[in-house]
Amino acid sequence: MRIDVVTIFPPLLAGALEHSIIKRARDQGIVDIHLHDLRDYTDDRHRTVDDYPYGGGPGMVMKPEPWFRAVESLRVQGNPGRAILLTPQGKRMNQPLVQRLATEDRLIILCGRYEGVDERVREHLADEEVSIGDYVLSGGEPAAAVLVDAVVRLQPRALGSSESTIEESFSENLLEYPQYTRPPEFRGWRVPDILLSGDHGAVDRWRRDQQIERTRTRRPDLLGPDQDVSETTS
Ligand code: 6GU
Repeated sequence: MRIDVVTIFPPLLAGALEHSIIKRARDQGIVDIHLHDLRDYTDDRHRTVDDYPYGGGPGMVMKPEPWFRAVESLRVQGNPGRAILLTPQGKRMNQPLVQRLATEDRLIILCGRYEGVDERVREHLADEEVSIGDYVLSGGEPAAAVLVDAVVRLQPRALGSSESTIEESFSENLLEYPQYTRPPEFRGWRVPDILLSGDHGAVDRWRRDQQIERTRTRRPDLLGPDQDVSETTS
């Protein structure tokens, strides 16, 4: 899979993509990731990427031309891919959305800044607009790091065998069970006896019960609308 990221702050993302699983996947040729500076696609001396909003108001708006020039020139070579605009107005990212994007041959990720992006980028350039959650970031760059990580770890052979099992839980809509390692007692806090019992069947049942109970108390929304009373009024 190829991933292009267009941003006004390439160095902000570079470090996030040079470690751990993403680094290994890049080194193995599983993903081909390229960062692009939006300012390289401006045509004025000052490399201007934003301008005042029509109609007035606070803040600046990102101009459309650099975005179109960037995406169109990236698309001259190879697959057009899917252009994903990252802003707080997008569809909220979840594991099914990540799974769908992970099957694309190419993603072109556009990092908007918080104040705004000219609407024509959203309507006529981006194929899709995505948010990573209901809070405000100053720019899409941290969201791009999140999206790239989530997509890369789903590429075939990106995870080693010891890393792959953890993927299952969110895909089956349950939170993970509690995990422990040595020592068996730390500052008086003991590891649950059942985990030390050697009874694998009992351990499996305990973990499943913990997953269900943990999901019920922390994320009832994952169990379906019948279980979720958190948004009930009255
Ligand atoms: Cl994708 N961008 C910004 N600026 N803020 C966000 C976001 C994206 N997702 C959640 N908050």
